[in-house]
Amino acid sequence: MISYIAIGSNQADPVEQAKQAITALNYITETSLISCSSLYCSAPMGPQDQPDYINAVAAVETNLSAIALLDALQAIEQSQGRERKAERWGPRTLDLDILLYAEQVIDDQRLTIPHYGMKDREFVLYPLFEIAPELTMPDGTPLIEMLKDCDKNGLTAITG
Ligand code: 5RU
Ligand code: CA
Ligand code: CA
Ligand code: CA
Repeated sequence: MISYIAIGSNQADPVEQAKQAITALNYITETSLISCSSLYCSAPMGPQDQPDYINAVAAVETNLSAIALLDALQAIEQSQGRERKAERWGPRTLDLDILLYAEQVIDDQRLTIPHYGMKDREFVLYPLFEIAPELTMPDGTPLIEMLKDCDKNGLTAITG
C-alpha cells in the first residue's frame, strides 16, 4: 500500500528532527520511503504562542496495516523525544500523522483516515502536492481542488 505521512516539528532543532524522521521512516519494517517533499517553514496553526514549524510530507510503500504503521510512527516520535503534555496542540519535537493509506477510509478509536484536519492545513496540502500532484482523495476530490481554497499563509520551502 502507498501511504502519505505528515511530518511536523517545532522543538529541539526542527530541521534536524524532520530529516531524522525521514530517515527513520525507511527503517520501519516492511516499509520503504518512496519520496519526500521539501522541508517547509510554517506559522503555527492552533495555539499561536509557540515557535514556527518545520513541516514535510513523505510517501511510503508498506505491507503493514494502517494500525501497525501508526504504532511504528509513534515509536519514532518517542525515540525523538516526544513528550505527552497536558496542553493540547502544544510544541513538539516530532509529530507523524498518517494522512492517507491507499484509498482507504478508516474511522476507528485510534485512527481517522483521511486525516481529519488535512483539508484546511496549508503545511500539509502544499507539500503533498509537491510529491503527488495528481492525487485524489478517497471521496474523489482532486488534491488540486483543495489547494484552490487554501491560502499559503506564509508557507515557504526551505532551500539548500
Ligand atoms: C488547530 C489547527 C490545531 C491546526 C492544529 C502544526 C492544527 C501546527 C504543524 C503548523 C499544530 C494541530 N502548525 N499546529 N504545523 N500542528 N504550522 O504541524 F494543525 S497543532
Ligand atoms: Ca524498511
Ligand atoms: Ca499533526
Ligand atoms: Ca499526531
